[in-house]
Amino acid sequence: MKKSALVALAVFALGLYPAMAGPGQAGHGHAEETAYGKPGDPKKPARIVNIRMGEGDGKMFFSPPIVEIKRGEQVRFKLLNGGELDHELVIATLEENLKHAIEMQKNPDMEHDDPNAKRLAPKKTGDIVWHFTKAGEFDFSCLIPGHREAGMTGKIIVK
Ligand SMILES: [Cu+2]
Repeated sequence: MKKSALVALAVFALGLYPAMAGPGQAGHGHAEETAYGKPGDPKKPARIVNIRMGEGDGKMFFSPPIVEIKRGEQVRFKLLNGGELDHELVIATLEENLKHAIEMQKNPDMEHDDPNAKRLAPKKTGDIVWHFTKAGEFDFSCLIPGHREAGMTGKIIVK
C-alpha cells in the first residue's frame, strides 16, 4: 500500500474526511457519491472542458478559473500542465480542499490516485472524468504546498 493511501486511511479513521473516503478507497466496485458528485464513467459521453495549469508573473493559475456545469452532466476535464513545475487539480468542496491543503503541508509528497484528482509533471496531459450529480459551488485547487496560495484555485458552479 502506498504511503498516500495509508495517510488517507489514517485521516479517514480520524473522521476528518468522510466525503473523501469514497473515491479514495480501493476495491469499491461502485462509484460512491460525494457532496460534489461521483467518479465518471469513461464509457459514457462527457462534455470536454480544457484546463491549462501553469505559472507566470509570480503567480500560478488554472485557465479558465471558473467552470459552469449543468447538474447531471458528466465532464471530461482535459488537463495540460503548461508550466515548469508539477501541478495538480483536485476537485472537492472548498472545506475539504482547505483541510486537504493542511494535510499536504505535513506530507508534501502525498500523491493522489483518487478519481477526483490528477497530478501532472511539466508538459504532461491527463484527464479527470467526473459526474456532477448535485448542484452547488465547488472548488478545484492545486494542493501542492504554496500553489493554492499563489493563485491555483478555481470554482465549479453546478446549476
Ligand atoms: Cu500547482
